[in-house]
Amino acid sequence: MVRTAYIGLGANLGERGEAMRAALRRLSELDGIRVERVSAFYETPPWGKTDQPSFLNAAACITFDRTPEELLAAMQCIERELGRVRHEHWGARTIDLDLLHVDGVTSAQEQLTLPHPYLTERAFVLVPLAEIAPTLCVDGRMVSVWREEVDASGIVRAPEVSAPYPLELIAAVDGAGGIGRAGHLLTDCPEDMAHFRRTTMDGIVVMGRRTMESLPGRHPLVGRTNVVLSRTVQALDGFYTVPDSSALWRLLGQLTEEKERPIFVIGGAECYHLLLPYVWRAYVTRLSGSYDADVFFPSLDGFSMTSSRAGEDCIFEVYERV
Ligand code: A4P
Ligand code: MG
Repeated sequence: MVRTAYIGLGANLGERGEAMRAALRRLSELDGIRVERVSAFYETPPWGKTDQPSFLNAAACITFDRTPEELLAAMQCIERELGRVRHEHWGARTIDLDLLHVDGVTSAQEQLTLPHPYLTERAFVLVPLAEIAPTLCVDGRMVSVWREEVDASGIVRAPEVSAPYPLELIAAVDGAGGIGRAGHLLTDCPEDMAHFRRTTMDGIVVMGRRTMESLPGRHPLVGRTNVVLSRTVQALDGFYTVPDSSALWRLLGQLTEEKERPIFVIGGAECYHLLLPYVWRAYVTRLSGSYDADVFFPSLDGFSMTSSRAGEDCIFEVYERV
């Protein structure tokens, strides 16, 4: 039987956003569990024990075909895998997953109380939950009504991406799996250039230093927001630059806060390798022939092809995470 559940996520130690996205990725990788929706991440003042760092909190809606007890056990297993450190009740932690509500299930067991005992009292739970499930009924009232009753002062949306797989990827690969040689694309295939332009237009493109340097005149791609991920590149006209992935997530959160936009990883090999774990869809152009490449495309384990279209000189494939 497939049921719908709501999960609360919280973290206040270490790379909080990374831990929360990692927990969501692990949940979605489990058999019989699907992550359907995730709220924004919220910065929340500590509740209960107030002398600790502020939290990042979120809520997710999932569907699952296990028992609620098995779901909770899976969540606790993820907490342990992510190295949850918990020193004291209501104290600081790297990741906390609470089962807030399971449709059609109530339970008063100590091991599993449903709905979650403090759900209706905690603003850090209700604010994200009201974003994704305002009409959900808990203890006879809608979540949006409970949310109006709590003191949500100090809770603000964190400028950080909350999707577990926020990225798309686009690459042109030759018959040998190669993507480049001597810092350049393997070939200028006009048909593929047009496909690249059409697909990425109006989106955000994320690239490594060498890919940026290979752009004609080192100009940013027009009609797109250009981001360079590099430890060495400093400020650069027309580009946002970030030194590491946590800075990348914060920037992408800011860039998509007003309006959702697709975010494409456009190369090179190192960037593909580093960011593939965060990709949900990949556009792969298969070039005919081989070009003696010196950098290669990583394997798309865990993806399956959802479409394939033959062009004149190449094949355009789309893959999505299973
Ligand atoms: N348990 C029973 N019902 C549930 C349920 N619905 N979901 C049992 C999850 N667990 C449930 O859980 C302890 C026991 O509760 C488990 O054995 C499980 O079988 P735990 O998460 O290990 O610890 P705890 O007693 O819940 O204490 P914890 O986690 O320290 O407290 P809370 O209630 O999770 O609150 N302030 C802000 N702003 N944001 C926060 O996220 N979190 C807390 C911790 C305090 N202040 C906070 C936040
Ligand atoms: Mg807890």
